[in-house]
Amino acid sequence: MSRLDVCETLDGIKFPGHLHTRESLQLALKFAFQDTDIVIATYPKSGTTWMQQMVTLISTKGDPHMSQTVPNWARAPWLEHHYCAALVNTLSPPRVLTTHLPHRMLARALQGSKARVIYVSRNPKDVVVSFYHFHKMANFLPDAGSFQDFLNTFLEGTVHFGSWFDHVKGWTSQLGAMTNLLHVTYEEMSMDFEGSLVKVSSFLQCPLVDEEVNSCARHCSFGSMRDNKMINCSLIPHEILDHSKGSFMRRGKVGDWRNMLTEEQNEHFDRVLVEKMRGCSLGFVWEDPAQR
Ligand code: PPS
Repeated sequence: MSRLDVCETLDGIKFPGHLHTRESLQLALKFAFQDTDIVIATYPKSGTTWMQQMVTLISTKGDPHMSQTVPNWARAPWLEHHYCAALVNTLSPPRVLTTHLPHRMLARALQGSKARVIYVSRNPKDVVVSFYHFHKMANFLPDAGSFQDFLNTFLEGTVHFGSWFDHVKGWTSQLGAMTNLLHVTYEEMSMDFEGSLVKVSSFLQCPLVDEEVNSCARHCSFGSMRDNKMINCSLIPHEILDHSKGSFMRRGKVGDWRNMLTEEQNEHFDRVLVEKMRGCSLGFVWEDPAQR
């Protein structure tokens, strides 16, 4: 059986087997963070690659060379992926690491560490639409079926990578407790990119001058990232990601869910959201008036 057909399960959450092995997941749980590490934590489709690009460009003061010559998975590896162990020691500090794991799985490894964590979230209606389209291309994910089927699985929290609700609640519940945790949303990156850039660069204690801000903004734009082979997934072989079925850099909009969810699906979504996010004070931005 090819690893593309394998699914690794950890603590009730399914992970694609071509990138995750039992060993690599166990290693991630025990990962030895260094105090200088920068960790980008996200639920899939929430702006992971965008934040990887932002952090790379902050660290190079806007110089695009690294972001145009080193693939994102090599400069900011996912710590739960099987190749991470070999790669991580070749990175010079500050190391940038990425993870889709929920907070509860990394809580022990992060405890006592001064590693800085940037949690990026996105409104869940845009996440489910983006994830659905990605399932159509990604041969390492199960057949998504109809959008209605996929939506049901997403709302139940049984999709690969687990429940969006638990992921977001888990990480954001740490905002008071972890002083080294920053929460950034896809929507604020979209609606006020420079504001988010200043927020992230201050958090990383790496302030930028105007010229560097402009260069970061240019190389983090949707168009620039869509055309950058180191980010747009075009280097990933066809058997793994079927590029005839869509693009990784698909729409890049806030509120694209309106083109997909029916009124009935939207009402159902809102009911589930209220139920599952009870007790959580997070608000969501569902659309960008400027993109209407
Ligand atoms: S993954 O597979 O989890 O790493 O995916 P992730 O990078 O988290 O999310 C992919 C979505 O982010 C969009 N994206 C952007 N939007 C706006 N501007 C920029 N620069 C940008 N970079 C990535 C990408 O298009 C995916 O969203 P959708 O809605 O599918 O277009």
